[in-house]
Amino acid sequence: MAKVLVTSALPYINGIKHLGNLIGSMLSADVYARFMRAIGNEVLFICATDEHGTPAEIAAHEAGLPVAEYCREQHENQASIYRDFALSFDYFGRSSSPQNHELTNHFYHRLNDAGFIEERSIAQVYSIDDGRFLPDRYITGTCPHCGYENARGDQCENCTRLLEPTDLIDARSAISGSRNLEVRQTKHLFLKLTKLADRVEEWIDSRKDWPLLVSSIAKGWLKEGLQDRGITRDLKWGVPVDRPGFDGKVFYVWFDAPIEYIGATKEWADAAPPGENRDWKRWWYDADDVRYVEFMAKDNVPFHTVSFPATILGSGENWKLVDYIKGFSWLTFYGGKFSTSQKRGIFLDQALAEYPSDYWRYWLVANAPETDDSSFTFSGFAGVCNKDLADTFGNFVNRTLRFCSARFGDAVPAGGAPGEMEEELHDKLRHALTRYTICLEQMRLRNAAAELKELWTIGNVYIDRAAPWTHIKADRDRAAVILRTAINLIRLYSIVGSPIIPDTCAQLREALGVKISEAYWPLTMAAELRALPAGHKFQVPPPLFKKITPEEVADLSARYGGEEQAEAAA
Ligand code: B3M
Ligand code: ZN
Repeated sequence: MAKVLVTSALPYINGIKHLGNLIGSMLSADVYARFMRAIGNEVLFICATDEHGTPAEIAAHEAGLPVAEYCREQHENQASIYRDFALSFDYFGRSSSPQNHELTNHFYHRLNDAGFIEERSIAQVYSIDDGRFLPDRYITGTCPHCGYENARGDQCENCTRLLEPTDLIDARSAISGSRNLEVRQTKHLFLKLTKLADRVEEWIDSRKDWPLLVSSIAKGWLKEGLQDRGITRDLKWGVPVDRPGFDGKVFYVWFDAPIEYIGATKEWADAAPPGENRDWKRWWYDADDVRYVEFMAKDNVPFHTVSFPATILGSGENWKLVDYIKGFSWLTFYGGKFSTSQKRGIFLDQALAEYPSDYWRYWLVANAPETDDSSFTFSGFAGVCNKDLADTFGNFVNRTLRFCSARFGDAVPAGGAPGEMEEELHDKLRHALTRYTICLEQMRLRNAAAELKELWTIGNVYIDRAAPWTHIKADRDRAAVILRTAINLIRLYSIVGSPIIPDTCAQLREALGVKISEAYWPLTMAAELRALPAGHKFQVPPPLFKKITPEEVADLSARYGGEEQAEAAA
């Protein structure tokens, strides 16, 4: 049994996230964490809300709430949505926690003592019309590297390069649009990435197994040459800087946010019920026996391959560095961006109001933007759910259990012995399960969903060919063998589908009256197909999935701004 630490990029506190955010970090991490638990590892799965920075301040202001209160509400909101999506976090923390305040200052002091922090008086953009310093991301302008016109002052989301606001061409305030900006002097702390570059590079070079999407971003960024980065801001909301003369300043959100992976682990330990001992530090400190895997969208990669590792390496302490990063491209909505302000796209609360979470989970995993962007459309969503979930999986389960119930009663039928067809089935399943297991292990989500579907297809082909309904009169034993096999196959599905569609699988296990430990993964197919003996009682569940009709698709795309025609023409 290995220790596996899994973190998902921390969703920003402001606003409900959309489907792209879900698959780009939290859901994919959940699939992996569930699978890792199933194969018997000790897993700690950590996430949290990322609560600092100007967006939180501005959103709270717009909501007419004090920031702390706004964040508390939003955190609860997000937490409840993630529970409904069956995300199996061991802890869902908050970057504004006292634990994170303490750890963030700890890292700052270590870096400072080691000579990696420098105080500089810098020129910062002050917006005269807004009456405040403008944080980086509240200045927009043209990217000096690629010419993208809406680059933010901290990062160009088009070419992913990190920027300083003063790099932007034709800068303006993102709050008011005002170009009436001036540069004023203000004191800030800088992390000397120039001094840490060699160590960071050496470490990145040692990570030979990273996926191309991730290593190419990391290396591209190194090639640019690392610049010292400002790690404090003139804001009220955030982690106050423990340094004389820095009253009224806080750490930059990207300095404290990754530290919250550790902070949330400490929150988890501090929240232990009486009698339970949770040791947060063994996951993070001197933790060579822990395998640490991070999930994130590609724009987060530089922070996790360079800035955060630099913080850790520069501390001179033996904190855990990430072992493997799974990065994602973008999920688009009809080829365009999900946008809250333009009411384009479907957000997580809306999604859950339309269909149960497993529909979304399955579609998202099957269409994960792993190597390229992928596009969400309601017709595509309906097509996949109807074909894979309703016609293939749901239909197999229902016709098997209903037919058995009608002809043999609500128990696994007795009689007969498995024959050639069952042997063939067994072999096909064994191979498909091996392929599926490897995909999950390697976090190849799309392929994993395809192999899961293949497992369902194998069941359907079997029952079609074996056709128990043709034997029921002349050879009742043969019909019994087929149904017994098929019901055991349903049990198998209720186990192996769990990482991707956990609610449906739990519902199935309930109907079959089987209890399976979270730490169970089928190994020997022969035993699996005999697990439920003759006489074992079951209940016929209602149809597992309902089909999404063309009328529903039209209605959904009208309500959520999907452009079916544009899509068809493209
Ligand atoms: N809050 C989320 C994002 O960029 C950002 C991740 C922080 S991970 C430490 O989508
Ligand atoms: Zn750019």
